[in-house]
Amino acid sequence: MSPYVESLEHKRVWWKEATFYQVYPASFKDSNGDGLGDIPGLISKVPYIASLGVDVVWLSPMYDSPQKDMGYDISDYETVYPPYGTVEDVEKLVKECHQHGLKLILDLVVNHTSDQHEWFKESRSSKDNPKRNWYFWRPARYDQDGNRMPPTNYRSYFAGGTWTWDDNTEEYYLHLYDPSQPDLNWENADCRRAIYDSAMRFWLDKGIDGFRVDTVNKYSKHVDFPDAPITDSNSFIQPAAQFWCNGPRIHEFVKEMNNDVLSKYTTFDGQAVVTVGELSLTPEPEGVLRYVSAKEKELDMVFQFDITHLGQDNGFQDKYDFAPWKLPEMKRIVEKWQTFIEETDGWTTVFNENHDNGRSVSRFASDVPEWREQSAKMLAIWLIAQTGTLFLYQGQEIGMINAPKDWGIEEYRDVEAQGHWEEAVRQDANGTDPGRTERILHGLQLMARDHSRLPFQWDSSANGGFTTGKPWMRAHDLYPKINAENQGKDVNSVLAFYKRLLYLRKEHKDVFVYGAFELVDPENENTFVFRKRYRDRTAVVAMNFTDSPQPAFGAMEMMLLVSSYSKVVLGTLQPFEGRIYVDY
Ligand code: TEU
Repeated sequence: MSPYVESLEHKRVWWKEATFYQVYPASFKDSNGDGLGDIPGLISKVPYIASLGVDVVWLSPMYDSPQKDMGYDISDYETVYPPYGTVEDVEKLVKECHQHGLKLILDLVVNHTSDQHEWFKESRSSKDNPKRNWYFWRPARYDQDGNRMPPTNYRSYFAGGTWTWDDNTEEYYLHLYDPSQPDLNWENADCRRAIYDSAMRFWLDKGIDGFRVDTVNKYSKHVDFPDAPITDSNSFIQPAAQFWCNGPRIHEFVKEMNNDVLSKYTTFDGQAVVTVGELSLTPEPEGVLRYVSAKEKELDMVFQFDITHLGQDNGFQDKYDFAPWKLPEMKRIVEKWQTFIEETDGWTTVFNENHDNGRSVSRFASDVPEWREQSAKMLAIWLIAQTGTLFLYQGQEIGMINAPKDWGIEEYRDVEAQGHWEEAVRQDANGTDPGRTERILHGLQLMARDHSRLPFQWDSSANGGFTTGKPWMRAHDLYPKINAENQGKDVNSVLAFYKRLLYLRKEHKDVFVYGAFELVDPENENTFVFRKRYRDRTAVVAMNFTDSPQPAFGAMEMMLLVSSYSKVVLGTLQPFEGRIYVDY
């Protein structure tokens, strides 16, 4: 063990100790029977959220949108998608949250807009429109046979290219995601100012407490747009993140956004507003630290995605071609992102679910009937004992699991799942990748973004009490068994366990939120054991990631603070059991 140095302790700030709870508006609570969640529905559940013991609500996009990418394609930052409600409803939500002692952050999606945004409509209208350069327009190239070719060979996120031809002005525009999501050109200062006013100040002025910042590291691109080297021989389009991610001006842009806008605002209780950035494709701690080091004044914290990429190969073009993993790999990831902030002024986040991933019980433990509850509780222990700011996703607190495996591909509604599925069907049919459809279906059953978007399971009435109408996504077959109402009445439920753990996390925050992390027995493929230390206090967290009993870590001389089983067996960790010991 390395010596503990007090002068290197992390500075205490409210958002470091807070637990965030992500709400996906389409799937949380429908108040009017149209099958889609809405803001009044969410308002009616604010007391439920507050009762969990969380501190901040992060609301995924509720802005007006054609919903090609579930609201991450915004057509107007200053209005709300009508089926979700109105701006006044969001103002009511802000008030309701604050009255319950909760803060509210919104999703800031400003790498791109929808192609239905007025800015893009103007930009595409003519080459000399003043907003032409608010997006990236480039002329075509032509191959030897005179065929029109896009300006580069880049692969986009949803299994297509990044350039779409526009007949009107006969140029291509850039989109890292769906063709309906053109990328904004942050090089243009007028465009940046418009973003700050419309997407940020408009809502900060209404009293929100910060933002989750979508795709924050893609605002700056290499705008000379060189072709990417050919690494995928099956395809014209090639991974090219080095040309559009963490580009040359990115830190300048993020600093400006902080300095010009965010630093001017405070939360409802007079503290600094908070930001958490979505930082994909940044594998090195030094790269991440540049965004979250307090002295840089960029972002408070970010999501680094190694943990959700477990099983996803490189997390990009082959993300649904499942790559089996072993526990030591997970341990190394956790260790890396727990320890990278030690002896720095940066901060980290703790999460294993969001709206872009399969459910953690199904992915990281076991969702079979006999183990799913134990798995959910063990993963809760795994989360609450880690250093950093904790993020939970709606339904995680009741142990919601992936859609059943016998659901057909037609139940997968997400643009990304569809893109990868269609690509697999093509590559299977034309012989470039035989057997791909079967592999991708398996990957989607485990990791598709759709799983987390199933309706919240409130009770055992029709559609899990989510809606009285026809839900936009089918409700899980198991809602009569897995739901918040049942669990609210059961002291041994996953829900009750989460509440207890969130309380313990606060009570022991020195060790859990701020402590130094140390892996024990890194190569063990069955149990995951780590130590947390703060000054003279130590906690040991021991978890069995298998469905058979395992020898317990020898921490018996310490006090058992909590186990995910109501009866512990001395010397043995029961299947999917998690325990925390403390020595103080
Ligand atoms: O995701 C950004 C993103 O690039 C990925 O990290 C994400 O995991 C996604 O699954 C693409 O593979 C954000 C949002 O979280 C996501 O829902 C949106 O689709 C995306 O931005 C585009 O706005």
